[in-house]
Amino acid sequence: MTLTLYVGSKRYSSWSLRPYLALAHAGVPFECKTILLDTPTTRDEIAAVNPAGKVPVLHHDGLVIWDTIAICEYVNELIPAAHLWPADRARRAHARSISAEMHSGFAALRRDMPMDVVAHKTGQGHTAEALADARRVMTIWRDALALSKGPFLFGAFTIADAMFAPVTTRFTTYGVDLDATCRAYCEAIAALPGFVDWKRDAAAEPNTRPGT
Ligand SMILES: N[C@@H](CCC(=O)N[C@@H](CS)C(=O)NCC(=O)O)C(=O)O
Repeated sequence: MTLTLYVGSKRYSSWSLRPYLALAHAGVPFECKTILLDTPTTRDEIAAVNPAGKVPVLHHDGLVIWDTIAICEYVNELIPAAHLWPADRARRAHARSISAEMHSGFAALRRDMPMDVVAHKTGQGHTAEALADARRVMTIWRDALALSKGPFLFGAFTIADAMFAPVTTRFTTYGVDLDATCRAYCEAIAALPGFVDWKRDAAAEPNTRPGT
């Protein structure tokens, strides 16, 4: 089986990080091809692999799957042994709810604290709206971690952790105040082998957003 995940710049593409972590955790061999964002050829390069014009997109033996949640769900079906959703139905419903909330929400956090896994921008982007989003995220994490006891939201790593991983990097980059529970969670994500690889590759990419 040939799996190719096309991602945007690893430094900036928060959507791309999510299915990358799900695939890395599933332990299946896959090729990851990066399309640098914000270059004169970005649009054409993405259009050549995804008619929807966005990354991430997964190619699997001629099948094209796009949009973060659809890709993560596909990986879960392809490799059920990876247990990418919690086994318990109620926990699974909770995991899907918070994943969907992440996918459709937190616009201010995304706008004011855009992902940049390489940068240190402590104190920047701390608008009232972004901080309100951050408080809601931390409530989600604390509620899940209180039940699961960690280290991930539902104990073992799931798609819900993939969905929130870019927020952990934003909190680190922008120096958002964290309690001990949320800090430990961010550290657990940062230590994932898939994330360590992603960050190493991001640091080696050209900076296509100078001045930001
Ligand atoms: N809803 C999509 C959003 C994907 C998205 O916005 N991707 C950005 C990169 S993070 C992109 O493709 N930007 C390039 C462009 O819009 O030209 C998903 O969940 O995958």
